[in-house]
Amino acid sequence: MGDKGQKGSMGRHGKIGPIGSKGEKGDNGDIGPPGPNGDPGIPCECSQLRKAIGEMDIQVAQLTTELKFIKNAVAGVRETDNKIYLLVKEEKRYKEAQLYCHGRGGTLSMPKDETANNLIASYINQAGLTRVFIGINDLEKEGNFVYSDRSPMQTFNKWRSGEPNNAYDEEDCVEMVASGGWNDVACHITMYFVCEFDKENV
Ligand SMILES: [Ca+2]
Ligand SMILES: [Ca+2]
Repeated sequence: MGDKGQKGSMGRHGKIGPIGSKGEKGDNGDIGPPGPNGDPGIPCECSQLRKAIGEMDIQVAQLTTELKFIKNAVAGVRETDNKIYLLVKEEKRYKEAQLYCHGRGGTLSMPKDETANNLIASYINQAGLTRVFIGINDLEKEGNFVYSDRSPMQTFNKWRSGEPNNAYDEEDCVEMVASGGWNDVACHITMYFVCEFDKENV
């Protein structure tokens, strides 16, 4: 048996070992610098919006009133050569009725002759009504009846017998009943009424 040989050279690297276990979590980093400011927000226009809504409510109310008037008018007016008569089926006091007619460019109807009186009377009858306010009153001076345009009463009148009687000392406004006759009544009672309009103003 011979002598022991020299030590051999180093072998090649061995196989890579298995992956080691996960290490521990590191510490948190430092807090970053603050971000830039955001865009300015839109200011609330709430009070202006509320005002606008309120105004719209008023407009709706006005349009509703106008629509009622137009429906009334479409339902039928009566005409002569120079006048248009409109029966308004809304119960109002005399002064409110006059304001209503006035607000639309007219006045409470003023029957100044037989033709106008008959027309209004037939209008009332066809509507199945018994009474309406017409534009005659003695509000300024007791017993001194004038038309709603302040023109004095002429010879033409249609007072029912015993009228005007100024009953209870408070009858200063005038109604026309279905027969076409006139009666002085209290101004504060409410009833339907007839407006008249000059055609040239319509
Ligand atoms: Ca009177
Ligand atoms: Ca009377």
